[in-house]
Amino acid sequence: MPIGTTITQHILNQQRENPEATGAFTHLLYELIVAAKVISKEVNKAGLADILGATGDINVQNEKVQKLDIFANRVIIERMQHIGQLCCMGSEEVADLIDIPEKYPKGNYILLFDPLDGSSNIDVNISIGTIFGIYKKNCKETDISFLLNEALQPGYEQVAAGYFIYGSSTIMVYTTGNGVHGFTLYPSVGEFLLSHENIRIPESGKIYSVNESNYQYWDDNTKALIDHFKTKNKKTGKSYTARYVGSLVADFHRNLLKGGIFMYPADNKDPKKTTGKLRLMVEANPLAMVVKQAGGYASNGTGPILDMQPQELHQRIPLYIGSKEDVLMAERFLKGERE
Ligand code: FDP
Repeated sequence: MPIGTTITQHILNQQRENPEATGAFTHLLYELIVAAKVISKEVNKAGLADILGATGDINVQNEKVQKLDIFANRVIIERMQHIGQLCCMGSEEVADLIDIPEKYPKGNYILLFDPLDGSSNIDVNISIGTIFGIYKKNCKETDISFLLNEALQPGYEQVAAGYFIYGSSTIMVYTTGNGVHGFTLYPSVGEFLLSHENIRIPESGKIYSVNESNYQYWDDNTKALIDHFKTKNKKTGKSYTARYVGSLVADFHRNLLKGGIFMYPADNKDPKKTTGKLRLMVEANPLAMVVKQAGGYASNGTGPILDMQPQELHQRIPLYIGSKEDVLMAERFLKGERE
C-alpha cells in the first residue's frame, strides 16, 4: 500500500478482504480514531490550558488522577457510546464495566482501553498514549450484568488492538490480525497517513527497559535476569543498553521499532500481592497482540500473556514484552536457568 494511504482507506481495504465484514468494525475504529484526534489536540496544548496537574481524586488503581486522564476517558466514552457498535466498554479509569445508555443502540463489540497511559509523564512533556483492545461478544445477552464474562476473554480473542502515542508526533499503531501498521497524524491535513507499513520487531534487541529501583523487591531469578542484561555476553560479545521512559506505550513503541525487551516484573513491595503493576486487560493484552503480529512475544514470565484466562477487569500481571529471543530468555531465567 502506498505511503500516504489514510488510516480510513487502510481499514476499508482490510474490510474488503473479509467477505463477512459488515462495516460495523470499520465504523468503530473510525470513531475511536476521531476520539484520539481530539485527545491528541488537547495533549498538544496541555501546557497552555488549565488541564495539567492532579484533580485531587484517586482512581480505581489507587493512583492520583490527572485532569487529562479524565478528559481522555470522557472523550472516548462519550464518542463511542452512541455509535451502536458496542455492547459495553472497560476503562482503566472506571471500576466497573461501562454500560451503553438506553437511548443508544447496542452492538456486538467490547472496547477495553487505557485512556491515557503513562500519566505520571503528562505534565513533563514526555510521550503518553491511549491503548485499546477490541473483542466480540459471543452471547446473545445485552444486559450489562451478563457482560463481564464476555469482557474477560483471553487476549487471543481480540479482533483488533493498538495504541496512539502522543509524542513528538501523534502515531497510531494497530493490528486486526493481519500485520502491524503505523500511521502518523499530519495535523495540517487532519488525517493519519501510513508511515510504518508491516512493522516487524527484530528477533533480538539491544535494549532492556525496566524500573530498576524495584531491584530490592524482586526475587533472585528476576535479579539474575536484570544482572544478565547488564553484563557483556561472553559468547556473543553482545551487551544491552538501558532505556526506560516510564510510559509503557512509549517504551513499547521504541522497542517495537528498534528491538529489545520491556519488563515490569512481579515484586514484593506489597507482600500480600506479589503481582506485577501493569493491567492485563487494558495494557498487556493489546500490546501482546501487537507484538505477536509483529513477530515478537509477550509473556507473564511463565507463558504467553495472550493465553491467560482473565480473572477480573483490573487484574495486574508481570509483563515481559518485545523481541522474541529476549523474552524467551527472560522466561528461562525466571525458571532458574542461566545462559
Ligand atoms: P503511570 O503509572 O505513569 O500511568 O500503567 C502505568 C504506567 O505509568 C506505565 O505506563 C509505565 O510503564 C509504568 O506505569 C511506570 O511505572 P513505574 O513508575 O513504577 O516505573
